[in-house]
Amino acid sequence: MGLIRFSPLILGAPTPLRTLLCSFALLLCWQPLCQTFNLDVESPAVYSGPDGSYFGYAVDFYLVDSASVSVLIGAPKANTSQPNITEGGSVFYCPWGLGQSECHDIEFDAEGDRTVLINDTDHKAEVKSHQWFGATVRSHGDTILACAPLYSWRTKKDVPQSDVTGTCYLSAQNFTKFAEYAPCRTEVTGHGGQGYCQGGFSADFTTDGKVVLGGPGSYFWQGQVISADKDKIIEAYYPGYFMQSVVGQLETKQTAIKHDDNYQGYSIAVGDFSGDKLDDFVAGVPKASILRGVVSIFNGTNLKSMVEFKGEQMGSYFGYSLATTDINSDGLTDLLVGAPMFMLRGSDGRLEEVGRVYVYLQRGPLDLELSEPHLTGVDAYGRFGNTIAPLGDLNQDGFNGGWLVLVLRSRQVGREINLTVFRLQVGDSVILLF
Ligand SMILES: *[C@@H]1O[C@H](CO)[C@@H](O)[C@H](O)[C@H]1NC(C)=O
Ligand SMILES: *[C@@H]1O[C@H](CO)[C@@H](O)[C@H](O)[C@H]1NC(C)=O
Ligand SMILES: *[C@@H]1O[C@H](CO)[C@@H](O)[C@H](O)[C@H]1NC(C)=O
Ligand SMILES: *[C@@H]1O[C@H](CO)[C@@H](O)[C@H](O)[C@H]1NC(C)=O
Ligand SMILES: *[C@@H]1O[C@H](CO)[C@@H](O)[C@H](O)[C@H]1NC(C)=O
Ligand SMILES: *[C@@H]1O[C@H](CO)[C@@H](O)[C@H](O)[C@H]1NC(C)=O
Ligand SMILES: [Ca+2]
Ligand SMILES: [Ca+2]
Repeated sequence: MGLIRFSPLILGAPTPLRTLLCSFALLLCWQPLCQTFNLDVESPAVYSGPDGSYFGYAVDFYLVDSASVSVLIGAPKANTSQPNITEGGSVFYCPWGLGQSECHDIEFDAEGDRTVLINDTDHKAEVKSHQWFGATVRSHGDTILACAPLYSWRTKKDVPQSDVTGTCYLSAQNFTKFAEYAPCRTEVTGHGGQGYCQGGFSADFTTDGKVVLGGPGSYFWQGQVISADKDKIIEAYYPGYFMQSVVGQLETKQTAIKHDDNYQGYSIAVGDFSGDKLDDFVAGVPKASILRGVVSIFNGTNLKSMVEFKGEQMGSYFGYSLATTDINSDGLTDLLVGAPMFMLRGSDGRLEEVGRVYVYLQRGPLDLELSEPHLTGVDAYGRFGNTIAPLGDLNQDGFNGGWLVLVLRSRQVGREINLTVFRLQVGDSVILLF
């Protein structure tokens, strides 16, 4: 059993926000849908975590069966019970229902820093302190993926290096099986290899249970996308081994030097864009194309790039955030791309980061049409499009044919988040931008 009871701390002063994430919640409705939902803002469920732990930095639902919905909340700066680790980060499991506000710490990894034996001497093999475990959290059925993009390890070299490879853990079969997955912890170390990969900086699951990771720091920060089936990861896992090879793992390779510093894999999403009903991978490459940013769609079967979109404005961080969802209910997955640093001139002529979101409607296989007008933020320096989360398809008994959707408002990241229940008509789709 990997759960540890977490007792809520006494309320303290809210921790300052990480400015880039989750400052204000804005609801964006897509055309005719605005009038159809009703939002129960009066009685949100409130969960709290340890002070200063960035509780709420990452959030996902956990749907083991249709009867129990719960919420997974990452707290990447939380202290854990791991010996001699400072602020290793945690993920909390919060059952959702009336009167429920207790969260439990999921014990993905109880160990402190492991050691390796070199020349009959134990050497510290890794650094888990400040690794930001829980900065990325995703679920797929009874499986949870959580990553620590700032995890580093010593490498196998005689002169130890501290390579920020990142690492991820899977909890499978509803907290009964755990496995580590660190695909960037390889022989290809250092800046030129996967030593600065930060694997798990972004991640998603495909419908059929493949883990897709972004590692924006590989190969002089060209970045890369890595994917493997969750069952194969669990099969390959052998405790105590730092490197594992996972059957069927796919990864993008190093390319020409002109792609250095592009950060491929800064964001990740999945969806079928080729018409074969198999999910493809979408990766944000926000510094590509002379800083205009690029979003690439890779064939989910062989990782070949199929389509690329370029950003509109230099420095806008096009591809900082991504979401895939069927916006217009035509059965084809559509794509949303955030460019939170997109600038417009304010009334005094000064450039302000208002942020912009681009919507690509899928018309057919590999045919995506940029829909206009673009969705542009209205607040000066508001960085609209910083996070995009499609809501929907959370169909729960007790609501007469309706859809149950959660909205997250995270005004006080680090302390508590409020969850609010939506009720929507069947077939509605709402996009939450904050
Ligand atoms: C974690 O523990 C360290 C050392 O005890 C402390 O300095 C730090 O403030 C704690 N961090 C959090 C987020 O609780
Ligand atoms: C924690 O660190 C201290 C000081 O370095 C060391 O003596 C102790 O053995 C460590 N504990 C564990 C469980 O590794
Ligand atoms: C281990 O021993 C070999 C042979 O003496 C030496 O070359 C190497 O540097 C040693 N490695 C470490 C980490 O001390
Ligand atoms: C999953 O695990 C949780 C926590 O242990 C438990 O409450 C729940 O009943 C389990 N669900 C299933 C379907 O086994
Ligand atoms: C995707 O890759 C598979 C396997 O190589 C191939 O059969 C398929 O044609 C590719 N699809 C596209 C649209 O390139
Ligand atoms: C959460 O909701 C409660 C009750 O409506 C409210 O008092 C509190 O300020 C809210 N907290 C946040 C972080 O929005
Ligand atoms: Ca496909
Ligand atoms: Ca569509």
